[in-house]
This record gives sequence, C-alpha cells and structure tokens, in this order.
Amino acid sequence: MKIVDAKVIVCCPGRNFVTLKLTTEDGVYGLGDATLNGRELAVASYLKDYVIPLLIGRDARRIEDTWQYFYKGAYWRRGPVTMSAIAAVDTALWDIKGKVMNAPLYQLLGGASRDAVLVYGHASGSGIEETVQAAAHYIKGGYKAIRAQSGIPGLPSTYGVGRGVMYYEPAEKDAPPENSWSSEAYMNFVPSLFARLRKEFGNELHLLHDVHHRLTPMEAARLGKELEPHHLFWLEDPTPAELQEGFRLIRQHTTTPLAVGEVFNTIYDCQQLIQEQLIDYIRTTVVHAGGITHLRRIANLAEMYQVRTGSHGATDLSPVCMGAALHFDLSVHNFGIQEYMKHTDETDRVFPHAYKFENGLMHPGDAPGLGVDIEEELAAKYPYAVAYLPVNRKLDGTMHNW
Ligand code: EZ4
Ligand code: CO
Repeated sequence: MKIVDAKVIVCCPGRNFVTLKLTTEDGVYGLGDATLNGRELAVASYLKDYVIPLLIGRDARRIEDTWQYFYKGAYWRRGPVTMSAIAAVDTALWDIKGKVMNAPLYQLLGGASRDAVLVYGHASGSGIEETVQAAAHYIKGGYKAIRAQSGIPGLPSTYGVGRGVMYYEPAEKDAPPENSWSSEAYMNFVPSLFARLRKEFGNELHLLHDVHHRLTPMEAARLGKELEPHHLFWLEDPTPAELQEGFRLIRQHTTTPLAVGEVFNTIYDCQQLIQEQLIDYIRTTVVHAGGITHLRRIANLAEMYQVRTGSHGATDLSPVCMGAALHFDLSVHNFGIQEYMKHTDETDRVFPHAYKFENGLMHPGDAPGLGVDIEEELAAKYPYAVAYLPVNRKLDGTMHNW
C-alpha cells in the first residue's frame, strides 16, 4: 500500500494550522497535525523539503518502521520541529490504518479503557470576579474540571487571560506582544483566587492552574504549599523543566500534584521526572511529541511509576491533533485528563470532526481512523499570516519565561 501523494496544507481559519495529508495508491488518505505555534513554516518546510521526498513510495502500513526511519534517519534527533514533522507523518499513517481496517483508531490501540474522556476548560478573567464568572459559565456548560487563571493586581497583562469567555488565543499577528511579570505579585495573589473559587463552587469541582514556567523551584514549592488547602487537581509547569532535577526540590515541600510536559518532544525530556516520581501528570501531546507511536511509549513508561497522562490541548493544536489525542486518551490505561479549548466556528468548519463534548466528557466518535477531515477549498480561503506568542519581561526589563 504505497504512499503516492503527500501535501502540506497551511491555513489560518482564525489562527494558523499546518496539516499533512498523505494519500495511498488505493486513494485512502490520512491527516496529521504539524502545527508549531509561532514557528509554523519551519515544520512545513521540514516536511516539504526533507520528509515528503522520502515518503513517496513507502508502504503506508509500516508505521513503526517509518517512525524509526525519520527519527534515526535524520541523524539530528529530537527538537520541536523534527518531532512535530514526525508526529504529522505518524498520525496520518494511523488515520490511514484505521480507515483501511474500517475501525476508529482507539480500537487499534487496544480498545476503550473508559466510557469517555474527562476534559478541562480554561476559565480566565482580568481579576478574581471575572474568573469566577468564567468558571460559572463552564460549570453551566457541564464541565467538571476547570483551569483558572486571572490577571494579577498591579500587572498590566498576564498569561492566560482569554478572548471572550469560551476562547483562548495567545498568539498575536506581526510582532510578539510584551508582557510584564512579578513573581512576588503573582505568588501573593494566586492563593486568594483559589480560596475564592473553592468558597464559590465547593470541593467537587476539579480546579487546575498553569504557572507557565515562571517560578524558580523554591518559589514553586512555596506556591504549591500555600495552595494545598484548596486541593488542586494539578499545578502545571511550576518551573522550566529543562532542569528535571529541579523538581526534587518542589516535591520535598508540597503535596500539590504537579503536571509538566506540553513543550516536551520525546521520552528523554521526562525520563527523570517520571522515574523519580517527581510529577503526577505528563502533558506531552500527539503533535509535539512524535505522534501516537511515541506518546504511547511515554505513557507506558509513566504507567510503571503511577504517573498519568494529561495532554496539552490548547487551540493551537488543530482538530486533527484533538481527534488523535482523544483516541489515545480513550484507550491508554493511565489516562488522567485532557485539556480542551473549543476551536472557533471557522476552524471547526475547515476541520469537520466526529469527536463530541457532552457533560464535561469527550469521545472521539466511531468514524474509521481519526474521524477528522479537512475541507481543502475552504482552508485555501484562509491564507497563513505570521503570528507570534508573547514574550515576558520582569518589571526591571529582564527577559523572563513566557
Ligand atoms: O501556552 O498552547 O496549557 N496550556 C498552555 C497553552 C500554551 C500554548 C502555546 O502555544 O500553556 O496556552
Ligand atoms: Co500550559
């Protein structure tokens, strides 16, 4: 079953997406998401200039071998560009296999381990009251788990404040926006946000929070400790995780569960975090960590150490990735939670999909393969427009982590 055509589709229905479409000699096609927010064209070029010429003529059934071919064969291993490109190929090949076997992907991954997948949405506001209102809106919509972020008194702009109640979009057209940051103001404020949310909504709701790599390990330890009475589902990316051993320090001080990994590309980025049980949830996702094939490997390692999955699922991960993630989530034994932000209607029209949200839970649907398609003619009406994620500076102008 030879691959005879491969095409990279770049479109911007509200935001930029890169999609790989592979077609076999029998006319079956598969899709893979290759979107790397703010660096989209680098992956498109990697695919077009280096991967596609080697894909044409290969047997679409050989998913594992193709993964190893592009991982080992590049010589230059790992990195977000390479791994997103490999992920797109891998996802498209699983989509094709599902279609050929006439089965939804989760059936090929061992079948459903649960009835549906718990997801969390983002409630954000410019201050506590607005965040409480946003959370109430999500609860009304059936959500059982909510990530809460809020503007910080004294700071003009803060990570995680959305656009409208149900949408979140961090990238901005043209130049990167500059945010300003004070860890002191942040740490002094966040416990009061969660005290208020618990008071308003009680103990049953799952509450999550994303620190977005902005604290040192000791600052994160303090925050984790102060949040303990509010029983968070998780505290995400408390500190940059290049230094995996840095999490030992946080772990020694707090029982607040930790989640890490949306920027990771391979199992080697989280090997120590998992094997030393320094985290509770691993957030690697299909598009940025080498596809279904590699994500299953990470999940298998994590299962041995009672670490559960909690894949990244912000709106810069396309519906193709969302579909793939839901098949993975439904099937993998040590699933924890899935991030889910509604895409805009424009995006949903370009990517019709079988997955559904109901009562705080999602299901990938039972269409063969991923159950996600692309309307190419419509996609062509939304041309690529350069956009960047923000950067972040401390109040004295020092460059910080966004
Ligand atoms: O900043 O998806 O948990 N979610 C996040 C996201 C990321 C963006 C980066 O492209 O941290 O909002
Ligand atoms: Co995050």
